[in-house]
Amino acid sequence: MIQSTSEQSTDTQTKPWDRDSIQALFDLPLMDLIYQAQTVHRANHKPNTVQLSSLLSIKTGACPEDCKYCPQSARYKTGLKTERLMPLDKIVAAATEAKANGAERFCMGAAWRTPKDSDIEEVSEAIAAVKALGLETCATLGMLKPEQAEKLADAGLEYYNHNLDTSPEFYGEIISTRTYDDRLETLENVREAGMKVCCGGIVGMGETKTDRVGLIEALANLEPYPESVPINNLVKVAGTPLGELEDIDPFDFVRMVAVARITMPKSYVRLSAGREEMNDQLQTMCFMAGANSVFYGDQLLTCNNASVEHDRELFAKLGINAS
Ligand code: SAM
Ligand code: DTB
Ligand code: SF4
Repeated sequence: MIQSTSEQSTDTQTKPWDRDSIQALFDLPLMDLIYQAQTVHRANHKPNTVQLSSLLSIKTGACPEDCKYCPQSARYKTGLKTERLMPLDKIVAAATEAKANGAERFCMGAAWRTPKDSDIEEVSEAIAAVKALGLETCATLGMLKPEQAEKLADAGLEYYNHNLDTSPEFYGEIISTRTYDDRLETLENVREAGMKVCCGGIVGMGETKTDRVGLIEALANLEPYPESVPINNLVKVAGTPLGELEDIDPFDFVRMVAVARITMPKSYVRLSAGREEMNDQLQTMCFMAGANSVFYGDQLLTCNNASVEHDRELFAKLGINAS
C-alpha cells in the first residue's frame, strides 16, 4: 500500500510545505496523485465547475524587461505589433463582449516593467468601468509600489496577477532585469492594499523537475497562499530565446496541476497558457487533477487561446459548468 507523505497536509496545517513533502507528491504513481488531488478538490470546491477569466492586452509589446519566454520584450524580434495604452472605450467594448460570452473575471495586462503614475490613473478608470459591467476585475501591470497598489485597490481592483514564474534557483536563467525578491515585494504590496493575489508560473522553460518543486514551495508558502494560481505551459514564440524548446511530457504538466491543487487546496488553480496546443484528453486530465479555472476567450495576451467555441463544446461533453 502506497502511503503518501502529504496525507497529513490540510488547509489548517501550521507547518509550511517543505521540498521533501512536495517532491513526495510529484513522485506518487499518477493515479494516486490524481485521486488525492481530486479528493482535495471535492473537499474544497464545487465539482464540475470551472471559473472563467478573460484576458485583454491593454498595452502591447516594447517591454524593457528581458523575460526569455515573452513575445512582448523589446529585446526579441517576434514580429509583434506594439500598441500604446488602449483607450477606455475599446477596453469597455472588449469587457462587454467577454461578459456576453460568459466570462466572470476580466484581466487587463500591460507590457510594463512597472506602470507610471499617469498609467495608474488611466487604468483606474478602466477598472471602474469594467467593474460597473458586473465583472470581477484583475490586472497585471508589472511591479507595483505600495501607493500604486493602494490606488488600484481604491479604483475597485479585486485581483492582481504577478507570477513568480519558476523556482528561485532557475529564475536567473530566465529573467535578469528584475529579481525574485522584487516580485515578492510587489506581491506583498498587493496584499497590503487588500487585493487578492493571482500568482503562478510557467512550466516547459527548460527547468528541472526540482525547479517545479521549488516553484510550488514558493507559492504554497506565501502567507496566505494565492487565491488564484495560473499554471502556464510555455507558449513557444519564434524569436524568443525559448522559442525552440522541446515540449515537456504532458503527464508532468498534469502532475504540476495536481500538486498545486493539493498544496493550495482553496485556490483556483488555473489551466492557463498553452491550452490551444493541448488536446481535449490532456485538458480533461488537468481538470481531474484539480484545475478549476481557465483563461477564456480566443486570445491570451498576444497569442491564441483555445477558442470560445471549442471550450463550449468541450465543457458540454464533460458536463462542466461555469461557476
Ligand atoms: N508585464 C507584466 C509582468 O510581467 O508582470 C504583466 C504581463 S506578463 C505577459 C504576465 C505573465 O504572462 C508572465 O509573468 C508570464 O508568467 C506569462 N507569460 C508571458 N509569456 C508567456 C508565454 N510565452 N508562455 C506562457 N506564459 C507566458
Ligand atoms: C498568466 O499567468 N498567464 C496569462 C496572464 N497570467 C496574464 C498570460 C499568458 C500569456 C501568454 C503569451 C501571450 O499571449 O502573450
Ligand atoms: Fe515585459 Fe511582462 Fe513580458 Fe516580462 S513578461 S517581457 S515584464 S510583458
